[in-house]
Amino acid sequence: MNINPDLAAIMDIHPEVFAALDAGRPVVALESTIISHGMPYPQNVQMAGEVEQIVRDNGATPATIAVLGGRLKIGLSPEELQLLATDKTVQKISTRDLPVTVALGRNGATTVASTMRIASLAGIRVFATGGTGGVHRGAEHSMDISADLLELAHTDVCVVSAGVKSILDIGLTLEVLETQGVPAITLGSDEFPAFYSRQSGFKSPLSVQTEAEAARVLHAKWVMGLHGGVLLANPIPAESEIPAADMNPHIQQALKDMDALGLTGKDTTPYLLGRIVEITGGKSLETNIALVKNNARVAARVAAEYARFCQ
Ligand code: PSU
Ligand code: MN
Repeated sequence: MNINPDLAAIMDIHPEVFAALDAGRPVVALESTIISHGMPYPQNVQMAGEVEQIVRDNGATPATIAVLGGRLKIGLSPEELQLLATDKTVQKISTRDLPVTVALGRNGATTVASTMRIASLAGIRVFATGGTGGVHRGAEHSMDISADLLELAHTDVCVVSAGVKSILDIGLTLEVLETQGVPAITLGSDEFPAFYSRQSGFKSPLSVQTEAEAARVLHAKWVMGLHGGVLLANPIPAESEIPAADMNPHIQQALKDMDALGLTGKDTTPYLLGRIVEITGGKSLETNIALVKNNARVAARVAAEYARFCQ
C-alpha cells in the first residue's frame, strides 16, 4: 500500500484491514452515522457488529469508518463501536466537517459522503450503507441536496444502498446523479427501490443482474478514467419490506411533524428516521436493519468479484 506519509500520520488502519488491503483481498467500508444518528441504542451497536460479521461471512474484511480524537479510523474495535452508539456528543460529520474534526482532535460519525472519502484515501472501493442522502423535498427552495450526491460525483467508490428514502425527492435525486455522471444501477430489478419499499414509482436508470456484473461495471468505469462513484441500489427483500402504499402516509406525517418543529439542514435525516420508527411502532427499525444486512452481503460479494481485477 502506498499512502503519503502526511496522510498516514493522521490515519489508523486496523491491522486486519491493513493486511487485507496490502494483499489485495476484498474490503468493505461501513459508515458510522447510521450507528450514532440513524438508529437507537442498543439496536445500533448490535446492528454494527452483525453487519461486520455478514461482510466476513461473504468473503470480505469489514472496515467501519469514523473520526476519533481527530484521527481517521479505518476499522474499529468493539469499544469504539460502543462509543459511537452511546456517546451523544459524537457529531454527524460530512465531508465539509472533516478538516475541523481532524484539526481540533474531535470525534465524528461519518456520513456516506465522508465515509466514501476516507475509504478512498485508504484504497477501499466498495462501501455498504442503508440509504444514501439525496435531494430533499422542497430543495428548490431550501437547496438541501445531500453532500452524498456530490461525493458520488468525485470519489471512486461503489456505494451499495437500498435506494433512496421517499422522505427525499427520488425523481430529483436521480436527475442530479445523471447530471453528475453517476451510474445509478439497480441489482436484479428494473425499478429503483425506495429504501423501506421495493417500489418507488421510478424506473431504474440502469440495472445489472449479478454482483459479478456490478464488479465488471466498476472496472470498466475506472479503467476508462471515468472518476467518481457508482450507486448500486439493492432492493430490500420482499419479506422484510414495508410496501410503498403503507409507508407513504407515515412519511407524510413525519415530514409534517418536522416542519412544525422548524428543523432544517443536517438534523432533518436523523429526525425523520427516528420519527418514522415511532410512528411505525418500531417496524421501520426492523426493516432498516434488514436492508443494511442485505446490502452488506451484496457489497462483500461485489468487493470479492472486483478484487479479481486488481490482482
Ligand atoms: N439513511 C439512512 N440512515 C442514515 C443515513 C441515511 O437510512 O443514518 C445517514 C447517512 O450517513 C447519510 C446521511 O450519508 O444520513 C445523509 O444525511 P444528509 O441528508 O444530512 O446529507
Ligand atoms: Mn442536507
